[in-house]
Amino acid sequence: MEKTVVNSWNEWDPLKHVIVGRADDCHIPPEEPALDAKVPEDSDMRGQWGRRPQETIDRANELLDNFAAQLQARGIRVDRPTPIDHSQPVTTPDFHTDSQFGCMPPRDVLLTVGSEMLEATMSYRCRWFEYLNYRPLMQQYFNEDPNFRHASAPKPRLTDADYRTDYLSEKIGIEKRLEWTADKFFVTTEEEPLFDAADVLRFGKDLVVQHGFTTNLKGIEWLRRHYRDHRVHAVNFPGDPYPIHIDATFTPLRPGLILNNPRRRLPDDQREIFENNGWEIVDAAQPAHNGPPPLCYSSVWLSMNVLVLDPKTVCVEKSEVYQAEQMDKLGMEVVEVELRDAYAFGGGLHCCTADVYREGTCEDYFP
Ligand code: ABU
Repeated sequence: MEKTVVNSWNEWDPLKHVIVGRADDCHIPPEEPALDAKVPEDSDMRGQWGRRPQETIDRANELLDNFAAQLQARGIRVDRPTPIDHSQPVTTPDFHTDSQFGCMPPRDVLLTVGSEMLEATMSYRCRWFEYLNYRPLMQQYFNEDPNFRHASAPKPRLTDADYRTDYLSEKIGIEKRLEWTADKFFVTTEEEPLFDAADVLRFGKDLVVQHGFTTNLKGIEWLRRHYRDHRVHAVNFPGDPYPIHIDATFTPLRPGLILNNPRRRLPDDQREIFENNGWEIVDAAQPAHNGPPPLCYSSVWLSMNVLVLDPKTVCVEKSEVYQAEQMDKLGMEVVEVELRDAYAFGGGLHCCTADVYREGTCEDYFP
């Protein structure tokens, strides 16, 4: 009998099968253009690279394992990647970098739309081979599910022509960064299609894609040509000085309801598609923390990087009390998950997962 293993059309239908990342052998990669542009100028990460301290890897793995067990206890199948050796350099005819990143977070690499899982191009050199951590799972799904399509976007060359030198000066300053974001002037150029999977949100027939540091307009055009039965919308958030990945900025919770980061407001002209179809966009609650944990690339807004289990149930990081309180007021049952000590490995609850199966079909929410 045919078995459907892979199926997921949106961010909120009942979750039945998911990949949870691992912190094994995770590295802080050496300097490189797109990554440097994301590291805040006053960050403790500036100038550091190498394997992350073992005790932080162990702690992050403890939290990721606990999260996986919490999901399993709710009847959700959880798969884990098979870590490759991330200390190995990446050398291609076009570039060299001295180490890789890790196998956290899977959301950046894998985009599930219906029965297809697509490996993103990625835009950091250190993440060029990251898809290899997930290949054993892709092979398994291929063997289990006759309808599963395993796809890979064209690997980019990532020469210096992919990055703007303006972004590489040491101190740009927040004001200039905000000006550049408003002008859609990002560290990545339009040399070739680039995208990270975590810049894409799935709303059934519509895919909403953030244009920023990790996804360029050619990447969005590539997605448009690839997903021919979908409508692909480019969005950008002028209030974000370090715009990578949409999932700490814009968070759909259920049909008709989206949280928007109040510091990264979606511009009025880009709200029309939602508001004209009766969707409400509400400001997310303030984060509970004033700063990210040590050696963390991400902002405090991982508070809203939640994993929706179904339209009434959401996983929220345990210390994010204001976000949990807001979810409660919005009528969601909150599942508390401790993950903050794993944030440094690449993100929060949405980042550290990738959908394999959610119940439901492809619906048109914006007819
Ligand atoms: N990967 C999500 C990070 C976004 C942020 O730093 O706000």
